[in-house]
Amino acid sequence: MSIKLLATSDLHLGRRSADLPANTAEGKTTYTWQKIVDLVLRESVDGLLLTGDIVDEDNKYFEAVGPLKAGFEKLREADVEVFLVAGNHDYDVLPEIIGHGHFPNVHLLGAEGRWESHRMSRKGIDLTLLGWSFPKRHVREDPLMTFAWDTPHRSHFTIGLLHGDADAADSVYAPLRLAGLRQQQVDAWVLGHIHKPTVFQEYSPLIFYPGSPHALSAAEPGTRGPVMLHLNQGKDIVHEMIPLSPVYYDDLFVDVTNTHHKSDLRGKLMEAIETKSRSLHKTIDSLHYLVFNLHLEGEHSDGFSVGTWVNPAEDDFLDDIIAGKSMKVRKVINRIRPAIENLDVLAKEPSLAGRLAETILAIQNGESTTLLDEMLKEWMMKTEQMQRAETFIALKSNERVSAPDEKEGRLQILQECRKLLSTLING
Ligand SMILES: [Mn+2]
Repeated sequence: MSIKLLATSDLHLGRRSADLPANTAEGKTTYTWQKIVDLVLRESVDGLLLTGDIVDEDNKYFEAVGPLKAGFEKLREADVEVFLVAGNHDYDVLPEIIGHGHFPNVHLLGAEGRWESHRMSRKGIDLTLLGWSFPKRHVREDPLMTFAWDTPHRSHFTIGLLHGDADAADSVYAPLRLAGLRQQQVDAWVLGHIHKPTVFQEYSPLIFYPGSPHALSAAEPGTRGPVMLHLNQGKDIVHEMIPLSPVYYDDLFVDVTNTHHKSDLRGKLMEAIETKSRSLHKTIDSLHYLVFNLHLEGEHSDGFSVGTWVNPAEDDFLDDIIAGKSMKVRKVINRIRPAIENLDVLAKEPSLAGRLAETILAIQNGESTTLLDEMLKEWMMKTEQMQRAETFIALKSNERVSAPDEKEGRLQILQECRKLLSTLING
């Protein structure tokens, strides 16, 4: 016997994803809320757990309230229970919506910052949900200070719902001590507030942030979605993220070495996107938009120009880039190293870079320059001094100390010049 619970947080209904075309339906977090409700119905989920910041702010009330209520209504018709706690963004709005909504299946736990429990039984499995809600925007105390719970039966599942800042003692958003969460007689803590999906520990108790199910900006990269909890008899909990976010932000890396034309770069970009999309597996079905920071790497004689070949502002979205997905490069990060192939030209410049280029060429061609001769003389002298030093002799006691070799000197100077020149050109 087992039951399924779907957990999510920080949906921020009323907000929309950054870097998308204006007014696109998939950019709104209400889109993902509807997908979550659909998933609950399709998968016959037994309960939905929402751990705060479901609604963005007071001023987004009217944008959020309609879709939220419509979802609650659908879940009521399917006899699905919803358990939620309020976070710092919806401490005010959530009680208002639920209080006026008349949804017998929706339970706001821990209103006004007082811990509250609710029991449910499904398919022979007993479960207690515990929760604490934000009573105001800022809370400086750990809500666990007022937590007291003794598990009623060994076979009985207990799940805690809580919004707050894990291991951030100075936070004004309910600082939660992880050590405190670990000590409690519960089977799982479902947390909210941090948008990055994070599992702190797997067992007794499972402690995790499901994270935001809808990526809102490039600051929220990677796969996003609600987390399915399978509660199996014998007190076993299995968790699994279900990718649902219609937007996917990530980094894309392209090596521009041997790229001579704009078309070469486009080819490489397409290849990188195809490789990325293949790696997304299950995520790809729910996706509509792929938004990338493009990192250009490798060596090129004119890295600056290559960087301008992909212009985020100009290109905007490429539709149907792979199986109906749209793609956009929001930002180009140019990390191209200068290929030192224009040394001849550079060597004629009266700059420091010019002198370094001239020295490199001289060494490569077995020639000499005044600067190189001076450096070699200096290197021979320093090496000799070092070899005569007491500490060096002690270290080398079992080896014959040979006189400094000019060939070795030229090689060391060559490496140093290349390093310096590269740093100089890269800035
Ligand atoms: Mn929050």
